[in-house]
Amino acid sequence: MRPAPTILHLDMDAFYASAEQAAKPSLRGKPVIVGGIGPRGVVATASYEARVFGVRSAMPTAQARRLCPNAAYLSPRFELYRQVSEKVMELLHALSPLVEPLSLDEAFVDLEAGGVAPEADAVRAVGERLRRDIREATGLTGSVGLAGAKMLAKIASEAAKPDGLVVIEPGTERELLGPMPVRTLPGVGPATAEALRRAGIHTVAETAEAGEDELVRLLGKAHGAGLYAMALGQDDRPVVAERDAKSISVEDTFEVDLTDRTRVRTELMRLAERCVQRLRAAGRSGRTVVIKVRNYDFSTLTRSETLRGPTDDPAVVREAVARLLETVDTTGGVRLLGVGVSGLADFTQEDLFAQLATEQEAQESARAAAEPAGAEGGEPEPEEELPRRWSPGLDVVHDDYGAGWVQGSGVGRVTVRFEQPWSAPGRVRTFAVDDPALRPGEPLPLVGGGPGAGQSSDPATWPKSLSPGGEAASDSGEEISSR
Ligand code: TTP
Repeated sequence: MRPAPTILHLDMDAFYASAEQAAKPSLRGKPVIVGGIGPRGVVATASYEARVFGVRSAMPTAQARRLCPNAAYLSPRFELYRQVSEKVMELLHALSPLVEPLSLDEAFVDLEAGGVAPEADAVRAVGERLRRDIREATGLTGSVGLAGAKMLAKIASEAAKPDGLVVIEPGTERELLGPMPVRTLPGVGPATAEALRRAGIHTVAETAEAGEDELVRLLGKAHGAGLYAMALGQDDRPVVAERDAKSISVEDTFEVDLTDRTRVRTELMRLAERCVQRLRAAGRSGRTVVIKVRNYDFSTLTRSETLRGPTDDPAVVREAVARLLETVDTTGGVRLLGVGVSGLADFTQEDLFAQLATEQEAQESARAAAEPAGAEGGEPEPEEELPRRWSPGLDVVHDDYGAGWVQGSGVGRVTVRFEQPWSAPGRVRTFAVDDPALRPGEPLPLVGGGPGAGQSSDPATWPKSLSPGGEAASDSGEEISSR
């Protein structure tokens, strides 16, 4: 625990949904849900407007549709999120050499290592400037927490959400943490919270009062002792720059113990996907894949497999994870799963894996229709029988109307809204799915890509491909293309 709040935690607000709203002017201020859009899909995230209706990450999309039928339901566009993430990470690296990304939209930064004066006012000013810079560079908002320890910085950014900044001054943390539910502490999932609740422990203050011996008795040595330290606000974990990290891992604790083998596998595949996202965000690749399984009785085991060379390919990591799972008995119930990659290198032996990956991707697309779509892992299921390129939210380009996105599709038709991040809300048009003038497009830059970028600012002189809705920009009606 440092004497000054020089650890910064940044977490972008409703990341995927905000990126979609920045890209699609007609969705700003409206409920937007990103995730698997098919019947068995899962919500990756919901915009704050959709959260009002009770929609949450990891909820089945079918349930979200019942709660919020009028929201826009979009397939994720990971390429766009990666582009935004790169800009955000660049801004963080300008603050300090010690940046530890936790996912595409979340990172710790050690401001002391960046030479920022160890005073609350100085770090607050850096945090506020960072938030402004992020907004300018990406059009999105992020929340910032500042404290003397990682755990507290993360709690602070959560308290700052959305679009805020909170500083926890060292010395005030016990008072602040005391009344919070024990679930606030890192590593306390639903099962641990339940074990504590049965012992009459609900808040952080009660956890600290219980004492280390009691917590060890309830939860086992490592977990109990770790939790006691957290309850006191003691957390000396350093910010580790991903380039110095020896391994990268992600884990999840579950609401109820998982006994269904298919569910265990699906969760591990999602974790593998998240782990690879972090690996890629850090520009690294790894040679050893590890899975971690914590059983209902807190016994924990790890299994690892070392590949022929380092990889950052999600398909290769998923395959290794699936093989490792085969060696583990999960019948008693699983409360936590983790996936990690170690033996990190700065390069990838693409050639070794390219072919394997291609084969696996082919097999996966064949399997896709038969498996539940994960929120992060795998592709969401296409709506009805149409191919993914017409999934809602994805980019398209029309020869005459320019860039737009798929608003919906079905019965051989696809409805496209023609608008760009920098345009006014655009109009929709409907085409036959095999219209030769319509093809998949690329995500457009959210900021700085408009007609001002090297072109006239007068919309009348824009090329058709940039003008909102082609020639009839003022008409928001729908039309069936004659093609
Ligand atoms: P989070 O930072 O957990 O959440 P968020 O950014 O959507 O919203 P908040 O403002 O509450 O922080 O997750 C970051 C992104 O990761 C999120 O936008 C989508 C993705 N994600 C999933 O795909 N599945 C999940 O279960 C969660 C929690 C997130």
